[in-house]
Amino acid sequence: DADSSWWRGAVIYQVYPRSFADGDGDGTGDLAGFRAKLSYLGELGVDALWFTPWYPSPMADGGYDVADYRDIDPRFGTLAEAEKLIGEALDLGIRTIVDIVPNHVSAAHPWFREALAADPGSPARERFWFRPGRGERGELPPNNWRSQFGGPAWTRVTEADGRQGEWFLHLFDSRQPDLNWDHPQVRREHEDVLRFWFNRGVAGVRIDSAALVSKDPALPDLPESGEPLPHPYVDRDELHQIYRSWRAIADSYPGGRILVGEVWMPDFERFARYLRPDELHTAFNFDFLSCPWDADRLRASIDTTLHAHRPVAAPPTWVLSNHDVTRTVTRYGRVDTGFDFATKAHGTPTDLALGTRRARAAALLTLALPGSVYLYQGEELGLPEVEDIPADRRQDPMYLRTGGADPGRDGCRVPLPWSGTVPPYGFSPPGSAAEPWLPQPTDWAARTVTAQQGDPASMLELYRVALRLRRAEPGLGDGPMRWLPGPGEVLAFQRGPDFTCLVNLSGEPVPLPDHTEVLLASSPLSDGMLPTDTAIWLRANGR
Ligand code: TEU
Repeated sequence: DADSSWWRGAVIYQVYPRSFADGDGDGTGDLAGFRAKLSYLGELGVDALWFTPWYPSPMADGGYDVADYRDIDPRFGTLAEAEKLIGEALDLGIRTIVDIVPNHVSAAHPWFREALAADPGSPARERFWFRPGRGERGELPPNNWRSQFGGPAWTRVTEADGRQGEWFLHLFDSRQPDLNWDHPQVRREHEDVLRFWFNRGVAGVRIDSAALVSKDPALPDLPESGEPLPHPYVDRDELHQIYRSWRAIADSYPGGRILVGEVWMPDFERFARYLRPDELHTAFNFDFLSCPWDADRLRASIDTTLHAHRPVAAPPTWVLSNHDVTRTVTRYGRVDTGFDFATKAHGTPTDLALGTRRARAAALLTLALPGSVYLYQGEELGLPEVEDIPADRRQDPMYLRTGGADPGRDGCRVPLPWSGTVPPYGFSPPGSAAEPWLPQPTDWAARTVTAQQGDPASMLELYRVALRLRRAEPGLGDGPMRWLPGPGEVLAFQRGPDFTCLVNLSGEPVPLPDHTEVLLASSPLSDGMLPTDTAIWLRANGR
């Protein structure tokens, strides 16, 4: 029924709670701050919220190091507040999705503390991947796997930490030990955690690092070059059984609950396997994050995405940004280099005016494509990446573990500007002693919510109007699309009987089609022409 398929064409707003709004004045966002701003999201017109982890955590990786999956970090509030929040959001018609982190736990999780204190080879260590080292004295890591954040994926237990000798696996930070999913307790625990949150009224879960969870228990070295298949820890067949069991749990709830996979997978055919009818409902399509602002490349990306989703029942998803990547206006503004997602190309010349213009067009493009859209907090304000955070304020392990060689992800996680002309821009209550946990730029006065509200030229109003039109337009959201003929450098497609989206990437103005009514344009039109780097929504009339 319509209610249980709400997600197929939803706009889902990603909340990074640390940086959304600070209610208690400690410089860190929290649930009280969030709840006070809930009406903002109601007026924005989003269908659901996805909260990045809000659980008790030492915050070694912004909360993706979970110490207790069944509670709320005291910095953010209490479980009772979270339950209230879920209900208050529902009163506005907004559903809540929580983040589940199955690949690893925090080093502060009771299981890992128990494992550290236990003897090598003991049952408490079997929930993780403990192994003796190589070399004469076990001084070398058990294999050559690398952490996603740089350096070896293994850390040796020291005397200070616990019973020394063995090494443990961590595909991310050393404070994020990987779980052993061959262990029945690990499976049962996560199934219980799913029920815990489903029972509290959440509409679904986002599954962190969903393709990395299963490991080849032989833990073989990776070859020097080339990707082995099967890979010892990426996209293993065993995963599908895990997600099938999760799907059965989700489906056992009246109206259903949804599973959203964070499945980084360049191979779309492998990706689509996660979307089979008894597995995940939907998964992030990250292709636009690395797709240049080029008509052919965008068209190819859209076609590949649609093609991959055709054999499965799941609609595509569109992601322009999240808490792991360079902000959209900055990415699209990197005129000289294009935008290299891998190196993030920090410090390269950036034309923010151009980047903003393209980000506005990209917003209308993604909101007109078939399927659902993820909107990361601050994108609706057109926030740029903050590239000049001082080294001693940076917190991302990706920056810290690479000694700054990777700029890391702090630049897209800076606390939101709500009002006023100077930091903290209303992020914290007036008179708060603490500074925001990451420093905000001094030139964000024009980017605050209050500065943009009611300004028809602002990014915020573009998103509001677009989301309002999208809701009212039966052709948008889930459903088919049809490419329209036209010049190659202009993306043109139709949704429903009479809705058209055009995106001009030709570098020159192009004429608007006849017999159309303009519903919304990402930049001002001139003399019936569609300027370059502009998207437009049209309705055919009188034909
Ligand atoms: O990210 C998964 C992941 O694969 C990351 O390494 C990603 O490739 C990288 O952040 C891109 O810059 C998820 C979360 O989104 C991320 O914030 C966490 O750090 C990570 O899992 C570990 O939990």
